Amino acid sequence: MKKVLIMLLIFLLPAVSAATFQGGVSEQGQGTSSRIIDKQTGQGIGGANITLPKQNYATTTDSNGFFELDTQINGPSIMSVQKENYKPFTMTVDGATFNAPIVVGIEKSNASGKAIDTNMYHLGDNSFSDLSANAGEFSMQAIGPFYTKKFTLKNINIAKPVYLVIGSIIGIDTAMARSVGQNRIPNAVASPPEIYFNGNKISEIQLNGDGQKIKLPPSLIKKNQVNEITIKTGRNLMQTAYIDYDDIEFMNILIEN
Ligand SMILES: [Ca+2]
Repeated sequence: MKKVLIMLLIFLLPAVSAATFQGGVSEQGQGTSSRIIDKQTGQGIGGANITLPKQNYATTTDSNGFFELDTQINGPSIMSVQKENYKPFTMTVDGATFNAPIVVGIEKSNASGKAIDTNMYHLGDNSFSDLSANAGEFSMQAIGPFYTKKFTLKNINIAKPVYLVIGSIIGIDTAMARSVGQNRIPNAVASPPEIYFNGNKISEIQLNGDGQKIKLPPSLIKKNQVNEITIKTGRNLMQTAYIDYDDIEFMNILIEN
């Protein structure tokens, strides 16, 4: 009986102290290994691919979903979790994230969610301060000041809200990002990245973070036709002698309906 109680406690305790990430869960794990689980069933997911593109690092979970990261993380980085039949998942991690093991829940993919692009991109001009929200080594070259992607929206229900979701975005140096402590640059403030949908500006992104949702205006959605999204990075507002684009990185573009 006592044994049953202890096992029950072990099972229940982590849920009490769980901190929730957007689209996933984090809690104190056991031992030294972190774990990827199915968000619905709580079962460990074996063979999930975990990558840190900035560190050029990749590993895979064992058959019970456990993994260990054998890499140094300096400053914010995007960690990606991918597994067949699951929604691609990203979260922002830093040197402190894995001080204690974490548990991350990922969700089965379904008809209401569609991944448009699961790659990681760096926008800007490769010129940035060590104190920026993107401090840390860059292994990835900037593709320029903007990113654009065409995609077809099939089986979309315009009667329901349609969201563009950016899995993770780091490096934004706006005044708001600075005011909440996301960077420490004393004299550089950038304008926010802008989101365009089918040629219309629909949003600005002021803060770094995971799972940022932007509602697509129904009147702009072209059902069963090609649609286009553009992400334009901001520019350093303190630099007038030349254009200094804000260097940002993002990963995972999804549509939710
Ligand atoms: Ca720059």
